[in-house]
Amino acid sequence: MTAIILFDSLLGYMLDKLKALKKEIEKAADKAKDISGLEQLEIEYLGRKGKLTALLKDLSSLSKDVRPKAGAMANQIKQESLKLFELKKGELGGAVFESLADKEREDVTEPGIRPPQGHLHIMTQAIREITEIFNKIGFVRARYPEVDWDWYAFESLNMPPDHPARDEWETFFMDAPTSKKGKMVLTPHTSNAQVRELERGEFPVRMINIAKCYRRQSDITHVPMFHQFEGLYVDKDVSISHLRGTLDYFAKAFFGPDRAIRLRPHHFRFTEPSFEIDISCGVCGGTGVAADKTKCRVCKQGWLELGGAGMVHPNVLKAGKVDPKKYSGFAFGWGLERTYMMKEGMKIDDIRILYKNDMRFLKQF
Ligand code: FA5
Repeated sequence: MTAIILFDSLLGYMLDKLKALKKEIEKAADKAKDISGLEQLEIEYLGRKGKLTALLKDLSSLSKDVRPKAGAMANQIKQESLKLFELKKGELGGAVFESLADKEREDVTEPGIRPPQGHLHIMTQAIREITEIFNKIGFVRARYPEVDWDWYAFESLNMPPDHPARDEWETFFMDAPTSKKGKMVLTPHTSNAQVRELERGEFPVRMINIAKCYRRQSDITHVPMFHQFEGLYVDKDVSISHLRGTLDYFAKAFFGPDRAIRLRPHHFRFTEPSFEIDISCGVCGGTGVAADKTKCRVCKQGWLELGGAGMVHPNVLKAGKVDPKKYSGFAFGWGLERTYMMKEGMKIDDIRILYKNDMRFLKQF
């Protein structure tokens, strides 16, 4: 009898301890702030060295009759606690996402941050503008090499080797093998396009070649790399008035209706007759006199030199396999940088600024 009472009270004691542990687990789970805290509790209570496992070991002191009852209860507590931890983890996980969603909310309708935007270099803008102006009168932009044979750059243009006229084109020669067309040069002018275009044998020729040119020069009006645009028109019965009309049209379209051009006699080996092209000064209106009655500082006498022109020399036509008795033509070559500097409102007093990559300058255009 005494023994039964003793066993009963031991069982009761064990069951109370299990119930108390259950409550403790519930309280602790309630207080857990995050998932890692819950995982710690799981180890603390249900792990191999946890509090519930320790209690289960004590069950061995119970009699075989009552042990299953206590064992079943311990097991039930374990299962319920596992479920509780899972449930809590789910709740805390959801809360984490909610607070993340709050913190990292993106309003897709908000205006974006504009990335810094560049623009085309002013020379590229000028190339496009000039191409368009000439397109309107039927001239099509051609592309010819910027590293070319001596034949195209000089010899076919009526400038045989060692001719003194070549000195003006202070040329860079390539360190490359020579061919029957001579040495290779960095094109010192766009006129290398003339014979290349004639060789195509399609008439009328109405070409505009805009390309880089290279000369060993550098000062306030010269850069070692610059651009020229070369016009070539070859057909039957082409005269100087066609040349004059074309240049006039370009000057008015590019610089404005008030500007005029002037052809001054000159000498080029590849044109006959040859001219220098001047444009009336935009600062003094072609008078040579500034507003304060002093000499215009930009032009000094009302005109500014922009390029060369002339009627294509018969020898050049022949070099391009064109019969000079049947065909005639004109050509002109202007410096792009200088032309751009003469635009109304431009106050560029050193040509080299165009290629210094100075953002303070470039941003203005
Ligand atoms: C020539 O280069 C001739 N090929 C032009 C030509 C073509 C004449 C067709 C007749 C028929 P010139 O050496 O004068 O000509 O150069 C023409 C223009 O190129 C100059 O007026 C100038 O505007 C520009 N230029 C020449 N050298 C430089 C340089 N180093 N830097 C910037 N612009 C230059």
